[in-house]
Amino acid sequence: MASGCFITVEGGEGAGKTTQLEFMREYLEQAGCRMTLTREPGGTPLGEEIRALLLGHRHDSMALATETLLMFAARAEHLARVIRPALAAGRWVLCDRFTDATYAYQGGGRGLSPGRIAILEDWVQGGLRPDLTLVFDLPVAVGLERAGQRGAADRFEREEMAFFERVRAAYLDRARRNPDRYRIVDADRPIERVRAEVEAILAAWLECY
Ligand code: Z5A
Repeated sequence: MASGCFITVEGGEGAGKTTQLEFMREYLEQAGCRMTLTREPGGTPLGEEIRALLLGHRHDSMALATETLLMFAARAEHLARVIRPALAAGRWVLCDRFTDATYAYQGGGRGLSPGRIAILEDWVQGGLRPDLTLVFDLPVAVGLERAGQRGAADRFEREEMAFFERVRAAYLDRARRNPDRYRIVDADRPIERVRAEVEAILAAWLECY
């Protein structure tokens, strides 16, 4: 059976990932790809329960190791139940955040060493990495302003500006080190202009895939 393609979408708060993911799904479906759209943390019943623990406020002072291990526990379930089966069936998996978010938030934001994260990544994922990752980049203040219009802040959204600046820097650093896999999208533009750039990236990707 043909193996599918694994695309992840990353970025800070309010970057427009969810908005653009729907457009991406539509575009790729029209190109003939069978799509699985999913998200992290979450994507499975157990993963969504873990998500509620991670984003809710019942455990505000969770230890960093606990937070990181919960991200990878949800990811292990997600890989076993959704991502690997979909890829094995030749489907294209479009995932709203994945392990780059762990490097950006737990690593860049909270200071966990990338080496620790890499150990968990190798254990949980084996050799599996996304084929393509779009990083939606925009000034932190713009993203927080957009996200703020959505209602109550989750456990991450209550962090201070400096945290989100470190998250942004970590994403950009990872993306610039590996231009083969990452595409940085300027998300500080109107939705339709961002969409046009994303579709151009996907068109180029489809051409050489
Ligand atoms: N996390 C982690 O720490 N470690 C990990 O390993 C993983 C995750 C996997 C999950 O949140 C949290 O978990 C996340 C990191 C952490 N931190 N937080 N919070 P999430 O991914 O579910 O939610 P989010 O990152 O907060 O997403 P978001 O704020 O919903 O952002 P978004 O999906 O990128 O944006 P959106 O919903 O498409 O748009 C937000 C608003 O802006 C909405 O009203 C849109 O209509 C509007 N919008 C969108 N695009 C535009 C443009 N271009 N112009 C103007 N307005 C726009």
